[in-house]
Amino acid sequence: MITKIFNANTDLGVNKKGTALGPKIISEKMNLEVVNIDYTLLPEKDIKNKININSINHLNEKIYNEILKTKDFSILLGGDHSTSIASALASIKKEEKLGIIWIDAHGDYNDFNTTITGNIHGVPLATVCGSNGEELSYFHNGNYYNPKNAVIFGARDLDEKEKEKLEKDNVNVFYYDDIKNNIENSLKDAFKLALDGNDKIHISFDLDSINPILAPGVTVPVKDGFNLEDVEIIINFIKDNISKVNSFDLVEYNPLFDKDEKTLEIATDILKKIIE
Ligand SMILES: [Mn+2]
Repeated sequence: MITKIFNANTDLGVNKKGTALGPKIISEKMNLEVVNIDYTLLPEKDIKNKININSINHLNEKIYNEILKTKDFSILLGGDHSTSIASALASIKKEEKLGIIWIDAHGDYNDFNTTITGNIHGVPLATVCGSNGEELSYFHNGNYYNPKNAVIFGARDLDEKEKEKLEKDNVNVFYYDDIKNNIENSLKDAFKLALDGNDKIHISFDLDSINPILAPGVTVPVKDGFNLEDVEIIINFIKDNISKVNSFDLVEYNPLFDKDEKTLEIATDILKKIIE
């Protein structure tokens, strides 16, 4: 498959350092040719629910414009999950009829009113579904994802107000506990929902969807989660249905919290499979 890989070297969307180092470690280990995109720190107003917003917007605008330049299958290597605002919106700009599957322990569906931490990696899915205003997407002149075609796959830790938002917007939430014994059929359902009325899907894979005992190298670990067999099923399913997939993110690898390169190994296995 002809792919183009974008390294989003950033941890601006989260309150702990580390994910900015992740993409290069993955791509260098695999000897991949990539487009490196680095952030610039801009002056910020002290807005508690919008931490680093100016710098994040500046970076996301760069990522968005870089991805728009390619016709190849684009892969975003994060970086914290705020970078998926840029990749997901660039994808729907190129391919208008697009659903989205968000493989994540978290919902990432807060907005500036509901966020508890103020970290922007907690709002990207709401943002690309048009449910967090346009302050984080001013550079995007196109459709937003229909929340009815958005699926959160493997959720284990949603905030109360976030849950209310998800229900109100009719986002499809597949909780880890409900799907753990039936991953493949659940994926079929997820694809069906995301593809309903659409041609293709953007997939955003957050490494914290995996059990942190197996993949400790993430910034916000949550107990339980996918095991290695589950990950294999998920990636094989994606690969088998790659003609329906428009673009792919692999985000939140934090080498500072990794142990014996366990998470790095999983991340490189996932990426190898997707690009082969
Ligand atoms: Mn996430």
